[in-house]
Amino acid sequence: MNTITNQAVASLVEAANKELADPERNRLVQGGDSRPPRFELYHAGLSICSQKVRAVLAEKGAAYLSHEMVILNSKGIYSEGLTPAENYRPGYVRLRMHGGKALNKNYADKHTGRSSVDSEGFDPCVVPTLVDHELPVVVADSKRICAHLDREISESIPLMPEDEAASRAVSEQVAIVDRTPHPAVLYGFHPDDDRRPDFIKHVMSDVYDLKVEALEALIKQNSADADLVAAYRSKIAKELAGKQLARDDNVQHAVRAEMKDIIDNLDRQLASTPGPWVCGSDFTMADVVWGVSLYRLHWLGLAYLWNDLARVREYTDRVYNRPSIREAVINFPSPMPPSPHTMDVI
Ligand SMILES: N[C@@H](CCC(=O)N[C@@H](CS)C(=O)NCC(=O)O)C(=O)O
Repeated sequence: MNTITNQAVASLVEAANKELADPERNRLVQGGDSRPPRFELYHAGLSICSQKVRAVLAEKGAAYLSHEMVILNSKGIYSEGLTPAENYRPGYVRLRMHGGKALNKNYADKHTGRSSVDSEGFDPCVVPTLVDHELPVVVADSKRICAHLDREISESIPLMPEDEAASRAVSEQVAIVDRTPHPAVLYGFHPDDDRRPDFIKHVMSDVYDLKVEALEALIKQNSADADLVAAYRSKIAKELAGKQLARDDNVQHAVRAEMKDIIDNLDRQLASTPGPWVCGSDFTMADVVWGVSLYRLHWLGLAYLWNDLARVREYTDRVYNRPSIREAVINFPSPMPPSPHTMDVI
């Protein structure tokens, strides 16, 4: 990396961090000494993509500078008017756009109920984003961040097996979870079986309208920055498409059926290996992402999908008790708000 790249990353980070001042939410995690850590992570407590990355950091025992962001736009909570989500702030979006260049993907401007970069394109206005100061590089997208951390923190036990066939099997499971329509079940109003906790239903009732209002205001305030405006415009297009899906009964039925298939396939995968983990005897990246994914479904009231599948039930017990999943997801200091569905897990 040349000096110009080093300076570019450093000044993008500095500009992003100026917008994030709360000492409670911008702090060192796991660091034993006072040196600035190698990694800086922009994330959110409730975001499953962030949970995957935090779980990998916990597995690796790595120190990082944590920027825990407010990713909901709000009215009347922090101020009388609209407070845009921190992940929409210009400094953060510019930092993320820099990282996004390496992905070589168009901006996502449609919605299929998923958030995989591989199938949907790149969203410049979301978390998580990682800065690795040693290289230096900005990595956007949880799948890539997790792989990056696993590769770079070489002194810890690898989460991707060295053996080629084993590594392919793990990557396959990671891709399945990455493509799972998690946003569709979090944001979506199922017409006759909406089991989400009440506060989620409440938040989701105007979530898309607030997103669009905040993004439009940011376009006005930053009209001179064409790149930023393009990023905000694609985000508006994507969120308007999301709004349609959230209230579409056919889509909601189809997503629920797809979730059932995904869990049935997990059961078959568990049956195909001696266990105890999803790809065999070793805990791998596949278990990190499955742990996060299953806990989210559980929290949303969808654990009934594995009521009749003893193997999946036993696997959830194992993976929920993995210290990294406890620490980064279930007991994370700004926890997912309590859900009646996970009282037995906590
Ligand atoms: N493919 C991306 C998806 C990131 C993503 O969609 N993040 C969500 C939280 S899990 C987010 O920041 N949403 C806020 C918003 O859309 O305004 C990844 O895995 O990192």
